Amino acid sequence: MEDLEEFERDGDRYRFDERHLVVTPAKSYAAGVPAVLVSLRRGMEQMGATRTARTLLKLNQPDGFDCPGCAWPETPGHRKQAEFCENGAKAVAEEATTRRVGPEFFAAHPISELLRQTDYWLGQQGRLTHPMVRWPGSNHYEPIDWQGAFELIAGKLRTLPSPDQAVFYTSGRTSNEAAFLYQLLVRSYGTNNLPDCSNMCHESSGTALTQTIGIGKGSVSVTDLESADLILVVGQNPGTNHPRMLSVLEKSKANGARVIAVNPLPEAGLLRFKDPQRLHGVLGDGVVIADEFLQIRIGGDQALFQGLAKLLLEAEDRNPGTVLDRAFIDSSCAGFEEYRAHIRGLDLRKVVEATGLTSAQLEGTARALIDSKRTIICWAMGLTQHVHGVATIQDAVSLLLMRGMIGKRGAGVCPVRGHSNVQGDRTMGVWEKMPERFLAALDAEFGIESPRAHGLDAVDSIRAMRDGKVSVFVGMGGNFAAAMSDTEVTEAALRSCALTVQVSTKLSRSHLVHGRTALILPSLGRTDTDIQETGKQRVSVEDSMSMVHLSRGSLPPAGPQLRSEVAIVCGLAQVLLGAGHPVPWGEFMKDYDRIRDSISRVVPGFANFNSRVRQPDGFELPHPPRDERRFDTATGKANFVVNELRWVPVPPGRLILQTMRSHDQYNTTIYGLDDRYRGVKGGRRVLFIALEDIAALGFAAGDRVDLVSHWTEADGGSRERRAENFRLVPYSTPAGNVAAYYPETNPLIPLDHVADQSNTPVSKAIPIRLERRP
Ligand SMILES: Nc1nc2c(c(=O)[nH]1)N[C@H]1C(S)=C(S)[C@@H](COP(=O)(O)OP(=O)(O)OC[C@H]3O[C@@H](n4cnc5c(=O)[nH]c(N)nc54)[C@H](O)[C@@H]3O)O[C@H]1N2
Ligand SMILES: Nc1nc2c(c(=O)[nH]1)N[C@H]1C(S)=C(S)[C@@H](COP(=O)(O)OP(=O)(O)OC[C@H]3O[C@@H](n4cnc5c(=O)[nH]c(N)nc54)[C@H](O)[C@@H]3O)O[C@H]1N2
Ligand SMILES: [Mo]
Repeated sequence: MEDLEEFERDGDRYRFDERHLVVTPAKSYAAGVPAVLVSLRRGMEQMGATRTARTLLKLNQPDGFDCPGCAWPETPGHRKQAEFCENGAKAVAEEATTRRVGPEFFAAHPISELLRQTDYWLGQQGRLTHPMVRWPGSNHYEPIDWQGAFELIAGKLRTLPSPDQAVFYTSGRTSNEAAFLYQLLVRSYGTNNLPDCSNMCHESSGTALTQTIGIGKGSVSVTDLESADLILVVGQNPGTNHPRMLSVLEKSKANGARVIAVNPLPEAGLLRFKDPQRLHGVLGDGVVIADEFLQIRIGGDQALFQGLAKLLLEAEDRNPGTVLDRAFIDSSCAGFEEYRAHIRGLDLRKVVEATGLTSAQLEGTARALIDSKRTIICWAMGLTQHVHGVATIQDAVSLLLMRGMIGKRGAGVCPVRGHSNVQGDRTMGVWEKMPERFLAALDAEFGIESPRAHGLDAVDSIRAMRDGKVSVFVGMGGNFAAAMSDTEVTEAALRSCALTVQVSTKLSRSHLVHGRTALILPSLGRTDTDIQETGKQRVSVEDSMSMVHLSRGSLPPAGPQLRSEVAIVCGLAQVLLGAGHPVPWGEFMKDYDRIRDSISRVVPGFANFNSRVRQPDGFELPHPPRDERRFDTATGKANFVVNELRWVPVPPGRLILQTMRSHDQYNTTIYGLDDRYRGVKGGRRVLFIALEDIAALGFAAGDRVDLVSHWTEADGGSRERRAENFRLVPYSTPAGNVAAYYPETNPLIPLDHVADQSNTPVSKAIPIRLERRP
């Protein structure tokens, strides 16, 4: 406790360093007045008053643009005048900024100097305005015209011995139309190497759900959430990452739902929420969102789901016919007997050990499940980014299947997606292993022959570059260098490429960690007006709940040189594939309706795309389990999967680190240096750690440490990875479990530390030790 007193020496402020970091006790509620003020302030700083008002009023409106923030849906038919949140406003301000990065900027700043700047500084410089090239040996980017850029890329791609020596990355902001054309270009060229940000994100969800229910997408809508009576929010921090979800949860609660939060950290938005768009939110204490908070150990969720299943089976034994939905299991599921036998053999003491929860908490949660008629489980990165992420999600599904909680109102699975169109990009074919029926339809529509061999995902792309098997990287958005695990290995891999190409809106580290030749191609963003030969164009996106709708930007573009992603893809395709290519690239570029016509013939669920997407709220894609309890799996039924129980014990003298987002960032884009809800101001290099661990390891609060991870490589050798100079911040987290922000911690994650089956980097369970800094 001496530590704490030392630490609290300035009233309720923990002031480590007079000039920088200030830590105050974490907030127990999210949003409220500060949120409104922050959204307006960020807007004014980046774009001034008129542009702020004009832009924010168009956000998520039927005739406006889709928020470039998260993938949370709008409530159909009930849009508020301001249908956005603080963090959506920050995402917009970041894109709609009036600051510019043009040729003069690059002439003034050599690459070696830019490399020393933080991600925050880079992002603050403004929108990219010109295509730029970095020639071999040069320390500067210099202007190049579009035709020259396309010829450079096409020339390089044509000389590769095999198209499989190039990879084409996508981040989830790309529109449906651009994504569809991009994968068409890549497959026409001859490879399935289409890694995307999903590989690092919800891949485990897609894999688990496809095997269990036959479709890799969530099965619930906003209306379902509002009519559920029990909602589990597991491994997710909606107050920061999906703030508009809190308004929906508030409504669910008003309708009588119970919410159980499962998280190692007591995240502000889960505990209490003040809706800034409602009077009580601005004036009062807000509403309590989570009725129950289960402070689980990192990686303990599979044990939780299996333990709850066991308690359900025991309750069924005591009162047969009251817990299981036998009719549903018998008619629609496969594998229940094996699953039941496996769960019966589970030792509940292991569950207590793995989760760190009490038997009373487990029993209380089981009771809540048994009493519920309509249960939904929501989750995000706290489940997916684990070695056993796929198994964990399958066990969550089994828990729902036992009680028939899918394909009925108010019940189902809700993986909450990240990027605003990450789900749509997948639907459009951005995936390294699209199924045969998609490829066959694509070939039939265009008279091309798509390759069939599966391509490389994100982790395998880096491995291939490292091993000299890939030498061209093209990024459609995103910041691959900073977002990927194992920073040192990733950066060396990218630097070994002959050519790297980034289609971007803002400057990022990926422009500075480049191949021998490098290109930056500036593109329009969601907020920008997109004018082509036939006039103003709109694009479409798909949200986390399979609603497809239009988005139209309204701001003047950052400069005359910017091109839309569609135009960039078509321009490159024309040069690379030549005039005789069967795809009408020129027509597509002139009129995006033409692209949608093709999509309607290739992608299931998009019939009459152009007319249906023009309805005010767009349209909902089919989802067989939700719509008709049909399961398109290998067995033709919903599958119970037997998974051995795994969890993440803390090795002696070590800690388990999870890497997460602060309230002031969008992935690798850093908006500011504060994490308001967690009480951190003015710095990001902090380690949230339990007081008892600080003491047990012989440190004091506020100490500076290096984080060191150990890993035994495939060849048996062991290697240390290091992230330097973090300060210890006492925080409510289970003993042995610590947390810090990404991307600063990516150097600690070994490339081979990946989830089983989904190959997702394990960003939420990295064994580390602390080393005192001199
Ligand atoms: N403002 C803003 N919005 C965003 C983003 C952003 O960066 N900024 N990113 C977008 C993207 S791409 C995504 S994928 C989503 C991410 O949304 P989240 O998944 O909410 O993001 P993280 O910050 O990674 O938070 C993970 C949460 O899981 C918890 N957690 C960690 N390990 C475990 C565990 O083992 N078990 C359990 N039960 N919980 C655990 C953490 O404490 C944290 O609350 O947000 C999207 N929206
Ligand atoms: N340690 C750790 N690592 C992680 C995670 C974690 O939780 N922990 N999370 C993972 C997850 S969930 C994800 S999704 C990935 C994110 O990985 P990415 O999606 O690759 O990263 P972002 O930071 O979202 O990309 C931001 C860049 O995209 C560009 N951009 C923005 N808007 C547009 C646009 O409209 N068009 C184009 N062409 N470019 C645009 C800008 O130049 C900006 O610099 O990171 C993953 N990495
Ligand atoms: Mo994500």
